Amino acid sequence: MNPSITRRKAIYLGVTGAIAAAASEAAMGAAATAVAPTTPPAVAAPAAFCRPFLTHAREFTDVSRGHPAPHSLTGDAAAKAGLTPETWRLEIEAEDGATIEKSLRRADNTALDFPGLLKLGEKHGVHFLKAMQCTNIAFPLGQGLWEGVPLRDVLRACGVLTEVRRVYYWGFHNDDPKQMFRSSMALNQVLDTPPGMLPPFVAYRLNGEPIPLVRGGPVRMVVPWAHGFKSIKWLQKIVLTNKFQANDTYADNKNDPESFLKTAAYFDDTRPATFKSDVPIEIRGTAMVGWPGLDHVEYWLRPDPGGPPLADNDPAWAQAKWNPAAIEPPPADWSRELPPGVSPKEVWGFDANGHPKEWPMRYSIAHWSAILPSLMPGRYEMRVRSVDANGFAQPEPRPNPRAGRNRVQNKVIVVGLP
Ligand SMILES: Nc1nc2c(c(=O)[nH]1)N[C@H]1C(S)=C(S)[C@@H](COP(=O)(O)O)O[C@H]1N2
Ligand SMILES: [Mo]
Repeated sequence: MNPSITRRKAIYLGVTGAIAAAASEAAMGAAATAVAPTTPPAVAAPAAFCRPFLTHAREFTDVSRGHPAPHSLTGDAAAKAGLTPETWRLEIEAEDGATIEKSLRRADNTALDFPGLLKLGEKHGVHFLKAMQCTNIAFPLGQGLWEGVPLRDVLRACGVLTEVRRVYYWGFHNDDPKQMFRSSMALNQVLDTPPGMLPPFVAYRLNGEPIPLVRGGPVRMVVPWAHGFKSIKWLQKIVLTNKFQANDTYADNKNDPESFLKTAAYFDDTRPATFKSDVPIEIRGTAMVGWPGLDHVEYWLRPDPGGPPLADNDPAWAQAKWNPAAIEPPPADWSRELPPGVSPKEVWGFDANGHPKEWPMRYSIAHWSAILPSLMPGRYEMRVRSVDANGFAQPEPRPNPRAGRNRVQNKVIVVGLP
C-alpha cells in the first residue's frame, strides 16, 4: 500500500469511509445535498496540497448491489463465484446476429484467466488516474491509480468480429438474474479512442496492488469517461451484440445511461458551519473534472436573506458576484502520492519529465479551497460552482440530475462573535 495514504489519512480522515456505512445509493440519490462527507472543521490551513491524492481501495464510498454482496463472499464461496485470482474467468460471446471467430468460454476452457490477463498487461497495460463518481451521489467516491488492459486488446483474442454494434457486459451476481448489474458501450467507444483520450479498460490493479474484492476485483471494467455504473465490478461476462440499444441497469429510474462524466464542484461538507468572526474562514471541497474539463471553481457568498430556498429561476442568480476559489496545484513530489515503484512518467497523461500534461486532470478530482474575507457576525449562504473548459457554469449545460448530480450546492456559514 502507498504509505503516504496512511500518513495523509492522519491529516485528512477518509471522507468516504465515515459515510459509507450510513449511505445507501437510494438514500444519497434522494437527499444528495443533505448528505455530505464529514471533514475536519474548516479552519485556516496551509494552501499546500494536504490531502491524499489517491483514495485507499477500501475507503471509496461503496455502491454495490446484490445480496449477499459479492464482496462479502470468502473462502470456498468466493472461489465458487470465480472471485479469486485462481478461479476468475472472463467469457466473451456473440449474440443476435453478431459473430465472433473465437468465443471464450468457461465450459470448453477457452475463457481468459487471470494469468492470461496479466500477460496481456505486460504488453498493453496502462496506468491511469480516475475518480469514481456516481450519477446519483453529489461527491466523488474516491480516486485511484488503476492498471488495466484496454478492452480492445482483450477483444483481439476473439479474431474477426462481424455485425457487432454494441458490447454488453456484467459481473458476478449470485446466479440471480434479478441481481445482475450490467452495462454497455458502442463498439466504436471500445475500439476507437480519440488521440489523447483513454479507452475503456479491463483493470486488474488499483493503487499498485491487486484490486480487492470490495472494489470489484479481481477484475473490474473501468470506463474513464463515464459515471461509475459503466465500471462494472467482478467482471465475468462480455457479450458482443448486433443490438444497438443500451441495456444498462442504470437506465432504470430515469438515469441517462449514455451521460459522460459531468464537471461539477462539491463542498466537502454541506452542513451549516459556525466560525468566530476574527479567524480566517477556509472552506474546502472537490470538483470532478468531467468530459468538458475544468477551467475554474468559483463561489458566491451573500448574507442569508431568510425566506424560502433560492429557486433555480430566482433573479438573484443573475446578480450573483462569483469569486474565484483556489485549485490545489499538482503534488510537488509525485513519489509520495503514487504507489511505490510507479513513476509518474509511466502514468497516462504525464509527460516525459513526469509532469501532468493538463491540470487538473480529466476524470480526476480537483481540490478547491476558498478563504472568505473577514465577515461581520451573521448568517451567510455560500454557493460553489465549476466552470468547464467550454465556459459553461454548473449546472449548465446539462442540468438534468439524472445525467449526473450537478446542482449548485449551498452551505450556510454562521459567523459568531470574536
Ligand atoms: N457488478 C457491479 N458493478 C458495479 C455496481 C454494482 O452494483 N455491481 N455499481 C456501480 C455503480 S452505480 C457505481 S457508482 C460504481 C461504484 O464503484 P465503487 O463501489 O468502487 O465506489 O460501481 C459500479 N459497478
Ligand atoms: Mo452509481
